[in-house]
Amino acid sequence: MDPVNITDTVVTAPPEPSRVTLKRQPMDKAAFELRLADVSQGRARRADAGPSGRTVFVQERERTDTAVQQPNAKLLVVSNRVSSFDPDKPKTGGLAAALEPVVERSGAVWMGSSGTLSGTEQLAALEPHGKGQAARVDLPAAHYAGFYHGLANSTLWPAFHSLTERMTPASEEHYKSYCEINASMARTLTSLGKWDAIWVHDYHFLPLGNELRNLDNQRPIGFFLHTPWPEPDAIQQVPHHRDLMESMLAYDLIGFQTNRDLDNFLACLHFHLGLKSNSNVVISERGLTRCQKFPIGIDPKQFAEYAVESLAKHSSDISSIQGKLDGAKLAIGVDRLDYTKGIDKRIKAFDHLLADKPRSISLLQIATPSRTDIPAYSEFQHDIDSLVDEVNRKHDADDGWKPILYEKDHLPQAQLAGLYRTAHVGVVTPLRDGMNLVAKEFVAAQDPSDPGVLVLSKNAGAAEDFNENEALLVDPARPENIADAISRAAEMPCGERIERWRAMMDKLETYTIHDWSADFVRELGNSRVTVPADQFRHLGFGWINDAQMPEYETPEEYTIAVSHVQDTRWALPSNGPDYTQGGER
Ligand code: GDG
Repeated sequence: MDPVNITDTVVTAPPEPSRVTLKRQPMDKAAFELRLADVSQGRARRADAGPSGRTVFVQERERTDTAVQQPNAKLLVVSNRVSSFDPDKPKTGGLAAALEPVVERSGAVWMGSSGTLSGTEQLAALEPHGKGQAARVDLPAAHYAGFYHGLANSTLWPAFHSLTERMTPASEEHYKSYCEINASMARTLTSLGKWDAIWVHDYHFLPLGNELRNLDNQRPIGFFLHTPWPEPDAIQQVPHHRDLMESMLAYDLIGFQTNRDLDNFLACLHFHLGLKSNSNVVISERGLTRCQKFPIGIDPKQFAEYAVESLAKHSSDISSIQGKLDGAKLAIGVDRLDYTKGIDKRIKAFDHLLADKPRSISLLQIATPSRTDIPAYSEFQHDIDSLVDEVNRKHDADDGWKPILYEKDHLPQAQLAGLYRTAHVGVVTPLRDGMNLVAKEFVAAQDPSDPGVLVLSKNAGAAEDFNENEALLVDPARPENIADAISRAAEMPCGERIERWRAMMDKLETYTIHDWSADFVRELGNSRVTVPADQFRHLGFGWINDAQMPEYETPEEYTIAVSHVQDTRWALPSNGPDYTQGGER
């Protein structure tokens, strides 16, 4: 596609109406009744796996295309990097895996660093992706290293995973660079016009919401943390932890993967800032911040389809791995090569297991190199290489059989799904993890009549979704404990495997990645807005909050209906006008 000038492509926001001029306006009754009929035909469905555990009313149509479909809202999604949409290019990492389908199926614009550095921030051409678009920004070279290597990945990442011994001391310069990059990103976002809502992702951008408020962005801004949030003593080791936490209160909604993280965050606010919460709402000088759990999911249907297709193709990679087993069972581990993922302890677990039961099982470890320009990561990669060699030597690897089949190349997602299905045991043993999508992908890819067993770290967020009656939960720091669980998994009778698998699969199907994103954006809307989208579209002005809500001349029966419509307002029927492509407003 030809490069597009961003100023030509990005939708210019309609002029903000003066709130002083709001008048009482009657509703368009015909339009409203039409909408109401739509809603009453909708299917009520229980989303127990959802964050609130409440009944969510959704329409069948939304479920089949549930990504954040919001015809009259411009949603901006921000993360450090925007993944490549080229199917031939590697795309590893949970955040990319999660956001790509969301952007593809919604009208959202996904903005993040291009990976290229420049003197000042520069925005590249927009790239269309499904219904959404990607906007890549060249960030200021002077501050990127301090931001990315210094504070984000050498300080916040280990601290958030409670691995404080892995922290390298961040300097004042690093902190300053982190703040500068956040300010720079806020300027770029603001220069693109007004957004109806902004959804910021991950630890790179803790203070971005505050920077956006400083530039007078008054619309809803939400934040989702993909990593864990640690306990007060770990966060205390992060320089300027109080300032960072205080700045986060500029967000209207803060989402966490698990109750563990949510509780830790509230405990940190209490301990370090003296702020108390009430029903997970924190009141600060700026206003109100709601904190909530949004456990990230996957698209289980798609993974199951990929897995079936991949095996039907009799791919040479899968047959070659099966050929190397020499009668042994197959276990699989898939991770970014990151010290939080517990790959070393897992390999040691196989060492234990094979000493006990020689040649009984092989581990296919797919470990794509990650953050290789950070010394802790290149050292870790080196350590894993040596450990794999050592264990393979010790257990007499030969041309026919290897204890550890180590694959560093990036594999296409469909092939990965086929490998998950081929394996008897999925070994997911991070020392700590926000969620861990691999655990969920492994489950989704299984053969329902002969499923594999998931061995899961009790410190992965996924262990809050899958209990001990479903996965085999282990202590990731204890190789012997992991070895026992793998051994039990490999020998588990088919009936028990099916029972455990079915329970996990039901959960995955109940709360998918599309439910996750729709839920977050809906809740973000709720955190500031009380007027259903149907009405503000009709009224022709922007979002308003409770205090500014005009009084409608609404018959009583409509008042009841409004509460239902509000539940679905972020997912209006797709035949409405598409404001993402240019405004009706
Ligand atoms: C962060 C949080 C949270 C890996 N190798 C290949 C490949 N992958 C894909 C997997 C999976 C993703 O990368 C890894 O996701 P995880 O969730 O396991 O881990 P992080 O990258 O650390 O993700 C994590 C996540 O964000 C989402 O919120 O769960 O806790 O740390 O999707 O399949 N994909 C392909 N080839 C590979 O070789 N195609």
